[in-house]
Amino acid sequence: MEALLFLGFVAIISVEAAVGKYAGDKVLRLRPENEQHLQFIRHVSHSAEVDFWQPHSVELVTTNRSVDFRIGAGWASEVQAGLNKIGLKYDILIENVQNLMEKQFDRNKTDSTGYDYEKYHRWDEIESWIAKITIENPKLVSRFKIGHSYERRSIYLLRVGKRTGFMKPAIFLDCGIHAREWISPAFCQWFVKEAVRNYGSDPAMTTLLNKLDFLVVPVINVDGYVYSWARDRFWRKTRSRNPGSRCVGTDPNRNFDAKWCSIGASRDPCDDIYCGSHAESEKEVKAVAGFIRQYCCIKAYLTIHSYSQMCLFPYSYTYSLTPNYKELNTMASDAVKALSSLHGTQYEYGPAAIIIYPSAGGSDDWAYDLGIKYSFTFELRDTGTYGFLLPESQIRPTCEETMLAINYIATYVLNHPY
Ligand code: 0X9
Ligand code: ZN
Ligand code: ZN
Repeated sequence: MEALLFLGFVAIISVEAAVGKYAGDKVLRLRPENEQHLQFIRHVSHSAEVDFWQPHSVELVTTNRSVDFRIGAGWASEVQAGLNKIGLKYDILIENVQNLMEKQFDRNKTDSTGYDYEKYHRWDEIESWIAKITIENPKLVSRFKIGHSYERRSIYLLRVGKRTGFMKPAIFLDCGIHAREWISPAFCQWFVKEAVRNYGSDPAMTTLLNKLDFLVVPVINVDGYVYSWARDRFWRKTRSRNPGSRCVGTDPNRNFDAKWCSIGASRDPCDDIYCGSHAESEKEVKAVAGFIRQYCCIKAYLTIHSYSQMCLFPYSYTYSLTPNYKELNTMASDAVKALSSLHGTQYEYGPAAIIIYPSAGGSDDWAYDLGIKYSFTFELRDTGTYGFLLPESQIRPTCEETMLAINYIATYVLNHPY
């Protein structure tokens, strides 16, 4: 009898899950042109159920730049009517977020012989993968625990490169700073897989791994990533508690010690771009920054985000250009050229403050100011058709094309020692 009751309970839960938290939610894109438009967006952001996707906060919304946001099912028609009334045109990027969420897992093929790199994986699967790929490739991969998350999960770093008796110049590559950007951890795993697969057969990859080490953090914001699977698919921040507030989490990419919280960040813990109580308040940020600070010879810093198809470089905290602007711009231009050669995917590139928005406390600016002069943020696919819900069928083409850009930069770094 008890067992029966229990089964009934499970059935009710799964019916609820099928209806879904995001049923009827829409994602709209609009391009405000005047103060009235901006005011309307601000108003909507206070009163309605709005989740900014691109940019990530109402504070970053300006005229002549498009805005993507998710709007709760119960508010959509009212907001659409309001937009029509003030003559602000919009596109519906996603009609029904819930439907798309289910389509995200659109790849049915499974490779029974091993890890399926063309699927999104839960953290426990990624953690086992980290252990397995290390054990299977002792000459190329070593695993380090560089710290713990707020909820005490391990933060791992894989050093990928031929083992030598001395320290080699290194390229730092991290993924999963933002929880909902699932294509990012998928890319870091893809990168490690390709490195071990091609070593010894592909001359370019073999040279890179003989002469360089890649320091890969597959998921920085582990707690956020877990939460984006378990509770809220669109969670962005860490999961640390904020004393005095009911809102949880800090934006790790506003928490680095680079002109911290001076621009394009929020002091409000309820905001998606909350900068935290002080620089490096987040254990995840402290772990990564601490590792980079003490490591001998990091020559490039690469960080993977999504979405919007961009290759960005410093500065974000100011409109000023870096001393090596010309070199960074040429590198970015050549990297995106290599990327687009495979499937024609078009990327924008340039200093982030100019190309997207000014914002302080980002990992790329921090690494640059530490002396790592080749510092890039990649925003992978797409440009808004699926946004964070990029289907699994796009993992392969996205990762393959991104490999070309990363390998281009790595080769450049190898040939330009400093
Ligand atoms: O705003 C961000 O943190 C990044 N975009 S995202 O959509 N993935 O959130 C861009 C980071 C660019 N660099 C800095 N802002 N420092
Ligand atoms: Zn991001
Ligand atoms: Zn984003």
